[in-house]
Amino acid sequence: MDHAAEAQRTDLMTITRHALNEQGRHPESRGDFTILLSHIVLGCKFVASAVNKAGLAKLIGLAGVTNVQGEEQKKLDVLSNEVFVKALVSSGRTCVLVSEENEEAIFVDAPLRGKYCVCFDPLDGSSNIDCGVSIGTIFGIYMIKEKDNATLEDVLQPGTDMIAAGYCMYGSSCTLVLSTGNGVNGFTLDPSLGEFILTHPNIKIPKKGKIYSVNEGNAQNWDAPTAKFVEKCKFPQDGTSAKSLRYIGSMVADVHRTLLYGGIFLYPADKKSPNGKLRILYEVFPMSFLMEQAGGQAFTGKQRALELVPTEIHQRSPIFLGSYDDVEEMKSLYASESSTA
Ligand code: FDP
Repeated sequence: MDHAAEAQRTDLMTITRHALNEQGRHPESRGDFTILLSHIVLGCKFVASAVNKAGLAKLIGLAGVTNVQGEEQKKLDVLSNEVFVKALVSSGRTCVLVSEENEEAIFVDAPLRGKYCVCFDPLDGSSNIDCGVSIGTIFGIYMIKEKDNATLEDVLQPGTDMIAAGYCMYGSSCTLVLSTGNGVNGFTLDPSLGEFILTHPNIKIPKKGKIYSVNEGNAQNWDAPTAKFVEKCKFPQDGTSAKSLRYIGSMVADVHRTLLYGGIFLYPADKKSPNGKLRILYEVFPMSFLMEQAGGQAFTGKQRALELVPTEIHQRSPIFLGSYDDVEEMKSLYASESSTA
């Protein structure tokens, strides 16, 4: 019997244990982040369970639009949002919340106020729910400046000010990927234990990838650097092999694959959407933070993505993120365009 392997298999690193270990690196910490994280994890477990039942709910839904209590069935994204907002507020550790589902930011009432601001998309990729494709929750966390005087400015900060970010992917398994600014770790939900267990320690994205990921249906509206980059992926002139195209159309799933296998994910600006599609606070920033922490890069076409300073909570930005060398190539195409302009 391999005792070392057996010891490792039975020594389960749960996400809470991991957060407590990280806490140990900050002697001044009083455990507030660990408490906040446990409420985010609760939200993710709820959504994981609801997503698993989504097909079944549809079956029940066929009998009518109301459930057994006579209530109307809530859409999964609306339900997920309610669960996350309630979990975050009741943690007593949050102050300002920005959700993709709420037009306005939520300012937590004084008695329940804590020092963190959370920007999140409770169910990203929701157009994929009905066909069972992987979807996810994305979150980015900031520290409040003055707890008694919270303003929108507390969430309109550059991504470099984020203290943690992550996503939970509801797919063939449920995986939560987290960075607290000290590398990236992935945890998989063990349904029999109801716990997220560390399965992907210290994730590093390959320096160069063999995959590009973009909605090519928008190609006629792309700018020249994006069009040139994709052309080079398909018809490389330097003797390398053509890259593979993989596009799920669900950001969490596309970014998760990019993080693990390498390559580049693009949601560029185009003539119809000059600011791209993806939202800065709860899509672009958290994913850019994770990419950089894993050794990759994130670029907007003009600058390092995390250095953007948003002026509106639902603002969008073009984004190119992934393997260091692939993003570097994209950056040089934009640089040579601006030098010839
Ligand atoms: P969805 O519209 O299904 O909610 O921003 C949301 C998002 O999905 C991302 O998850 C995904 O990467 C992107 O939009 C897909 O957009 P396209 O359909 O335009 O490719």
